[in-house]
Amino acid sequence: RSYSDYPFLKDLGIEEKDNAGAYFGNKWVGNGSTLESVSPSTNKTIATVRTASKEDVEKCFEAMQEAKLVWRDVPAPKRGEIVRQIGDELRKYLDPLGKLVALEMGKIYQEGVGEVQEYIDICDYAVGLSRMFNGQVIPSERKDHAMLEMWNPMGIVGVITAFNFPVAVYGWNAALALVCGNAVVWKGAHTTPLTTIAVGKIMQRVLERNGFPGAICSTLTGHGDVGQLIAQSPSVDLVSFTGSTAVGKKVRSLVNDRFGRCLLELGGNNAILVMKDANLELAVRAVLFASVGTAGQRCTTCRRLILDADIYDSFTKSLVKAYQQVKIGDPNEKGVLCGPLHTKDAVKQYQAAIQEAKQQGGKILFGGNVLEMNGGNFVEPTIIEISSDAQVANKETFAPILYVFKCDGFEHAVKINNQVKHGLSSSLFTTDPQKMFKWINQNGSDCGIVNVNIPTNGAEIGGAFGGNKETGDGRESGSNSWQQYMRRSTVTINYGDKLPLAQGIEFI
Ligand code: UN1
Repeated sequence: RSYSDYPFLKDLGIEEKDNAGAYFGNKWVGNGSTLESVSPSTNKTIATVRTASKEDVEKCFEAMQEAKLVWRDVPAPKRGEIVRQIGDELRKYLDPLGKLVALEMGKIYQEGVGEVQEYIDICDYAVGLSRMFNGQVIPSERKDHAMLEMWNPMGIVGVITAFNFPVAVYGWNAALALVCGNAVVWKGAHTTPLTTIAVGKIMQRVLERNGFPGAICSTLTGHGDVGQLIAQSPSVDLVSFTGSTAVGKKVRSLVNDRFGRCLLELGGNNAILVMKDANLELAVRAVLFASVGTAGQRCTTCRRLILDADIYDSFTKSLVKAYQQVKIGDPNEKGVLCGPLHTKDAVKQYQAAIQEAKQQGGKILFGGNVLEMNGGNFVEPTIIEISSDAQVANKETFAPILYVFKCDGFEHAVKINNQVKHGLSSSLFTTDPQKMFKWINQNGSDCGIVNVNIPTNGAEIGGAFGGNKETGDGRESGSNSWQQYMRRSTVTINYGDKLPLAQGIEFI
């Protein structure tokens, strides 16, 4: 299949001979090497895409230095109006963007549309926020003094996103960074360049229609070297990185070296804990979505299932039944619930983890096989019974593999939940209020996302999203996450004609 077989690419403004490696105002250029956009469902090339060269990136940063001055001078609610228009523009392209995400990333159409919706939702949120990121007035200990807190833009925010959420994660960052008065430069994953270009074009169109420099939202396609330029550049005040813990570590050290600010959203080894008093039917459905949704490739995917010993047999039985219902196939086909893994390499990692699990005493309760379908990266969602201490279960494998353990009551389950290196998401299934409150207090889950009776994944945009420990400690999206995209000034104004010093010091 070629370009003309995907009419939605044209709808999204992607031309067959599109030289779109970098956009930083007026036109798209691409002077770097090429990369292939490959469909995970077939391993066939959809398009060849130019990347941004080092010079392109440098020119981009230059253009942004000017653009940021224009943007930060626009009153915040007016910036909100532009973000509102971005949300509206995305609404128009919900369907073709959902299809493109399904084609290029491999998640099912429903979920592709879902993540575009997530971007739209955060636009709405940011529009409101643009009138609400209030500072505060603080009582001063000195007579005739006023103390206040001001929030000003950082300048330029760099966003480096992963393949698994090629739209939404950029959206969380861009919508907030923009209303906060920053210019944004985005590099999407090298395996989802068409999605990056399509979303970049939507942003560009809105800015230019309103007479703003397009470089306010610059877009780059490329490999890790482009990401590294963003991490290293003193022009970029905040680097928001989503991806693996290993790469996140490098990004943090590059950004630290130049005293930049870093926001990391790395992996997770998330667990669902099911107590014997839980609504078990609800729990089975939640585990299914949390473990099989997005073919196990969300950072919030449930990878560990901790079951009360009393319900172990009946619960695993029901879960296996639920897994049997899951249709695997083309993510753009109706009724399919599980698409392919994103790359061939991910299939290898899936196989290696299963092998390792077997060596560590694991017993496969469901799945475990690679599927030969249309040359794509299809695998069976898999359930493995194993010891909670098995090494393989204590690391993150980005595939639909669910490790199941038996536990001896609530405290034991919490201990297992907290024993891994990551700390992103977790969920307890119970109807007992005592357990619920113990779960969310100081002795409960150590994750950034602590749920009760819902899946580990599928968080709403209104809360802060992120996790602790090796998840990187960043918080994106709702709550006060916007503060990370701004610099805070503590301002003290003396409106009297005396000079009292704080702490009662007498100096002159
Ligand atoms: C990610 O996997 O990087 O909570 C983000 C969720 C989505 C976002 C996931 N709202 O699953």
